[in-house]
Amino acid sequence: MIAMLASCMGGGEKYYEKHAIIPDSATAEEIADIAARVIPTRNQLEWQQMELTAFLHYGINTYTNREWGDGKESPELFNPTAFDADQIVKSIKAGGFKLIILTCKHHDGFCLWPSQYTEHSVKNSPYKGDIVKEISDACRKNGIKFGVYLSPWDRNAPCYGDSPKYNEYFINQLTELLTNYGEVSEVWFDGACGEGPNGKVQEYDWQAITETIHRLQPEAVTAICGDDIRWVGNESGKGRESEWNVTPLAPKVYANAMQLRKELGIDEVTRDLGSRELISKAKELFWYASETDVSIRPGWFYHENQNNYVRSLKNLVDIYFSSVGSNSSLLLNIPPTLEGKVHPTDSIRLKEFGDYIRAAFAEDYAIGGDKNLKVEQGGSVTLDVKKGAKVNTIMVQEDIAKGQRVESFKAELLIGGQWIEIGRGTTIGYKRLLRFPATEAEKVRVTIESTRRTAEISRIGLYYCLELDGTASATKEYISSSSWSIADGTGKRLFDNDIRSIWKSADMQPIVVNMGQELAISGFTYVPAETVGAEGVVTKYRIYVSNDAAAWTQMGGEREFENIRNNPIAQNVRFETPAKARYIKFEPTETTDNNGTFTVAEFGAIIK
Ligand code: FUL
Repeated sequence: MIAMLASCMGGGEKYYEKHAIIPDSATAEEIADIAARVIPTRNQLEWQQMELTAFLHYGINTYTNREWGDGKESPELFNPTAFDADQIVKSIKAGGFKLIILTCKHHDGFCLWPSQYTEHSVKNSPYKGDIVKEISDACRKNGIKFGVYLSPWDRNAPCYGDSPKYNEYFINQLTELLTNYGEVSEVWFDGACGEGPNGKVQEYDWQAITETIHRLQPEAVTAICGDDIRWVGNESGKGRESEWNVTPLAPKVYANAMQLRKELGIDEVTRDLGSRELISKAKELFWYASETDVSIRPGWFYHENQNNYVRSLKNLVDIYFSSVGSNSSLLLNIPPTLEGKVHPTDSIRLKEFGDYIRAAFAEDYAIGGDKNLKVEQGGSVTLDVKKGAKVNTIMVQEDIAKGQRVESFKAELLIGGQWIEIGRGTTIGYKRLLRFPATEAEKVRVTIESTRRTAEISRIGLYYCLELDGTASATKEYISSSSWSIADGTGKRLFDNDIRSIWKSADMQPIVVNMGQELAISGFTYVPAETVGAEGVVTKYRIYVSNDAAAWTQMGGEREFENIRNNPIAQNVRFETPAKARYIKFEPTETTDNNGTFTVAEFGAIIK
């Protein structure tokens, strides 16, 4: 499926398209040199040049107010009252996005197209239409590319877990999507999975799945479980300081992947996926660039109670800098409402974002920085700056068609005859943006301090990006107090209003929170450690309330914090009916690592 393709380009240089196998005898220096000559396929390159792509999380969860459905929902619940594909696509286009990926099927198995292989689809909903068709048509009409999210994990399909049967089912659905809706530019296979009704873990036939995509949509890139694009490792919009497109992280569809990953102790969330030290131990290298997927709201699906939590413009711009500006691409999710439209708040924010980015990069104040330049290690490029221009952002790009090479660089400005350092970085890759306090300058100088081979710099630009006020609009939905306690008195960290201080239990015994007085509460909040992969994050639990810590009322049955593993944000859970209580008992029944303990960053009560 992935072949090592060595090709020759100008100057007789040897390049490795997408994949390189390291000879056993290679020294660390030789490995670094090979890494510098691994290049993207044409599809991968064009994908990275798009920079901005969008996600549409829409489906049965929109109507059940959930993040993960269990597949038992009635299709009749899917009932958009004013579905408007054109409004959705136009709102997203105004944000500058070049491609839209629709969740054609999420983990609940509900299909947004009338698939002939299941009854769990739009065809059995009051909305008889075909959402996939409407969105893909609107994309084409508005000059935007179209992509599909097809969840491998399916909580509805009875054959899930019966591996050969489900593989056939999955490929049939994939075939419908890749044949009936025109050009598909990205196929997104999410990594979440579970057991099927037979108690077995599904084993996917990635070989056959990938072959189907290559046959039906040869221009499409495949993401996450696919082998063209990798997950950045969090769902909060944070790229890495050092982001390498060339990495020993083997894509999961690759036969030997798990073994290769284990040998190096790496996965998608590992901080270092490409340093010289890491690759010196590698047996194989891949062009596997990262994609930063994040939602404009706390959840991936639309929830009415998140209307006040749409990210601020400043927050979105910061995310742009830490994704696109850090050699990643941005995949921003905009979840359509119950009506079937982009909510006005999100739509205004998208327009503001698009306008901001367009204005910020409309004028380049560096003179002559758009020529391809070869720079040796230690060498630098000096350019004049337009007179009287105020600048606060520098852009540096490598010509990644020739690989990613730079390991560290610094940027300086000549101000009043003196060179002042305004920033330094490690990787550059497709695009690196650095911000600094606004100033005028005579010249700009970029020095390549360390590179794996002659650096191929394709652009150095200087810009002025309007400074923005404000924070991420997410504010706290819950209350807590430092006077609250838990029985053994160790609970300070649960209520200290500091999400960085993590409380860890000794075992899996429930915690009993004493709020000191009776409160009318409509729910509770569990805030996990905010890092993906942190220990003891609670995934399932039971919750009870009481006035005397003796007689308890259970609020619902065993419940799940859906998608907390990848998106560890505050979990605000509302009870079906509010309660008066002085005590809350929180009883975790499952954690991410099931290590016999659990962790809590903050715990609170919702009183609104
Ligand atoms: C995750 C899924 O579990 C979420 O629900 C969401 O679709 C996100 C983009 O990927 O892994």
